[in-house]
Formats: sequence, C-alpha cells, structure tokens
Amino acid sequence: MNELPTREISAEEIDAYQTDGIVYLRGLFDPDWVDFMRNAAEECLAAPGHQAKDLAKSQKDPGRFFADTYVWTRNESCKHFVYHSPAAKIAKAAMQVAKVNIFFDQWLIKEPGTPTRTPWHHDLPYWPVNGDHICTVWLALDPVTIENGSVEYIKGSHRWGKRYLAQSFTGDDRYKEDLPPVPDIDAMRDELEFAQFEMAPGDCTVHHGLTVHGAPGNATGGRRRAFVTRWAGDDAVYYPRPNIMPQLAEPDLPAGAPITCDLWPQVWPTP
Ligand SMILES: O=C(O)CCC(=O)C(=O)O
Repeated sequence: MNELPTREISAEEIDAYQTDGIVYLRGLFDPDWVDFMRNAAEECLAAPGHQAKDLAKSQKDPGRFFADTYVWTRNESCKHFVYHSPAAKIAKAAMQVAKVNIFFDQWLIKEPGTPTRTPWHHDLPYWPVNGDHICTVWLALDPVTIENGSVEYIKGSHRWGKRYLAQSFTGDDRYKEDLPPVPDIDAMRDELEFAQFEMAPGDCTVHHGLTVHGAPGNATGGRRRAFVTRWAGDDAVYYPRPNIMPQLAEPDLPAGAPITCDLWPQVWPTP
C-alpha cells in the first residue's frame, strides 16, 4: 500500500483548497487501501466504540448512518491508516504547513436506503481547536454519487469570516454557544457556488474546517462508506468551550496551547 500519494499534488489543487476551501483529489490512495479500509469498516461496525452513533435511528429514519470517532486509538487497521496512508501527507500539502497532527478519525457510513441528510454546517464550532490549519480528508470507499450521499460544499465559505452554531446531527439542541445559526443555504442557492463530486473508491476530498457543507441521504441500494481523518497543522491551538462535541478524553493542555499531546499526536513528518 502506498505511503506517499500516488502522484504530486499540483499547484492548481493546492490553490483550489486555499481559495475554495475544498479540493477533489482523484486516485491518491491505491486500491489496496480501499480493500484494507473496507475490512477495517467491518471490524469497526462489529465492535463500535462508546462514541459510536446511528444518526439515522436517532432521527427515526430507516437505514443506518453509522458514525464513530477516535477509532485509531483502538483499532490497529485505522491506526495503520492514520500513520502510514497518504492522508497526512495530503493534508500537509493542501494546508501548506510544516507538520500535521491527527485530530481525530471518523467513520461516516450511509447504508443503502438511508434518507438521513447531513445538515449544513461547518466543522470548527463543534471542536475544541482553533486555527486556519485544520482540515478533513474524506476518503471514498465506494463509488460516490449525488444519489448516494455525495457531500456538497460551498466554495469560499471558509473565508466568510463567520462561525455558525454547531447543529446536532441527531436533531436535538445539545450545542449551546453564542453564535448565529447556519443560514437557510437552500434558500440562497442562486447566490452561492457549490462543489459536489462523483468519486471513485480511493478518491478523496480535502475541506477546510470552516467550509460550509452538507450531504443528501443515500437513496440507492449500495453503500456509501467514507473514512474521514481530521488534521491540524502549524497554527492549530486548543480552544475548549462548554457544550461542544465531547472528545475521547480531556487533552492535557492549557487553553491556547499548540495541540500536540497524546490525544492529538504529530503524525507527519514523523517526529
Ligand atoms: O459524510 C457526510 O455525510 C458528512 C461529512 C462531513 O460532515 C464531514 O466530513 O465533515
């Protein structure tokens, strides 16, 4: 399995990430990674962690939208992916930083016939970290189409200078912070520029922590399995607040400190 991306990430691709807050990268993971992570998905579905959720059931929808986080801390395959796949190098190249730390990894699996939408949101308000150098590598393990839940991104929204209140994927009001709600994106469609990709297994996207995005349900008979890794670069700092997404553990860091710690170790370059 390839440890480095199968090719150089081009200047145009880096520019797309920096300008649009989203870039689509074709075929940087070889097919062995896809097989390896499909097996890892089955291991993790069979042994979910205490943070695992079925986001469909919690909205009383049919199907299953399986989400689980910090999987690398207990599953050897996911740990191998975090440390040895091209993901860290891709995040480093997109963000143009000197080093990257793993923030957390996540399964986002929309099983066949799961109508559950991923609501419009951006990621940073959920998380106890802050900085410009925070991104997600979203790896497709199945062919991804608009019909089965391809994520839609609003180009340039990472530079709006806005932070919107985190919106619970399970429909409750657990997140409380003095922030405005996400505006009615669907009512603003004519004014905005969107990006949405038909992806092959082994393709990935990289999105910025403030890029607004959402996704349709999976209306097909096939699975939409994604393995997602969240990365933090040079300027990322610990930014704890009450009523946000719980992490696996409290990091042993003062507020405002660079985030390197046991929970969020530097992965690349290997320290
Ligand atoms: O896969 C999805 O449906 C949502 C993806 C997402 O919200 C994310 O990767 O931050």
